[in-house]
Amino acid sequence: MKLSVLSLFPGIMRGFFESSIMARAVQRGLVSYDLVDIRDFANNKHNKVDDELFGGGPGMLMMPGALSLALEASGAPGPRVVYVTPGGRLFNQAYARDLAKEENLVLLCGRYEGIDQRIIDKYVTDEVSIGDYVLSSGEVAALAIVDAIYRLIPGVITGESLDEESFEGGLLEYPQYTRPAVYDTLRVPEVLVSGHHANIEAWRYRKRLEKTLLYRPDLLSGKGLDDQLRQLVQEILDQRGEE
Ligand code: 6GU
Repeated sequence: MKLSVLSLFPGIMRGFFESSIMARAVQRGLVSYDLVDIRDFANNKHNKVDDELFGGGPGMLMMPGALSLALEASGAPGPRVVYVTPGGRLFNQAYARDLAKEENLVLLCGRYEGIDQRIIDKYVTDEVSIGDYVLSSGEVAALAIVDAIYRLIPGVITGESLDEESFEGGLLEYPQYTRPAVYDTLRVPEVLVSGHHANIEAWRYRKRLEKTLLYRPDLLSGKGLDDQLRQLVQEILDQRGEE
C-alpha cells in the first residue's frame, strides 16, 4: 500500500513511519509512504494557506489552491482521499478493514477549523472522524487511522494475533496472563494452567462477553444473539446483580 499524508505539520508523523512495526513494513516493501507538506504548494509570497470565512465566523479555513495542487501531486482524483475531520463518519475496525484493501490511499489533515468545501466536493471520497471529541491536530487522528489500517495489510502482522483481538467477532478481548503464575499473591486463573483447551476457550469467550457487557454493551445490542448466547448474557447479568 502507498500512503500519502498531506499536512501542514508532516514532522508530527515522521517518527511513527520510522519506528517499530511500521518501519519494518516499509523496509519489507509492504508499505510505502509520502509525507507531503501542503505549504510547499502555496504559490504566493508568504506561503499563505488559510483565510477568513465567507459569510463570517470564527477561525481560519484552508484555501483551495495549495490543497488541490498537493492532492493532484498525490494522484487525486483517483485514489481514495480520506479527509480527517471531527465532522466525518465515525471510524471503526470495519472501516479500517475496508480502507486496508486500497492500493493507494491519500490522507488529508486539515486544521481544526477545516478546509474549503469545494476541495471536499472535488477530491474527498471519505470524511472520517476517530471519535466524539475534538483534537487540535488532525495529524494525531490521521496517525490513529494509519495505524489501524496498515497493520491489517497481509504480512505486516501474523494472522493469529489479528483474529482474537478486540472487536474481531464484535467483542472486546479476554484477559491475558504470563509468568509468573503467582505474582504478589495474585494467581493466574486456574483454568488457564489446566491444559484443558475446550475449557480455556469457553472461559475466554465468557470473559470477552463479560467485558463487552461492562464497557461496550452497544457492541452487543447490534448483534443477533442466538439462544445460547442470550442465556450466557443473562447468566452474566444475574451474577452481576448478586455481586
Ligand atoms: Cl479526524 N480530527 C480532529 N482534528 N479531531 C478529531 C477527529 C479528527 N476525530 C475526532 N476528533
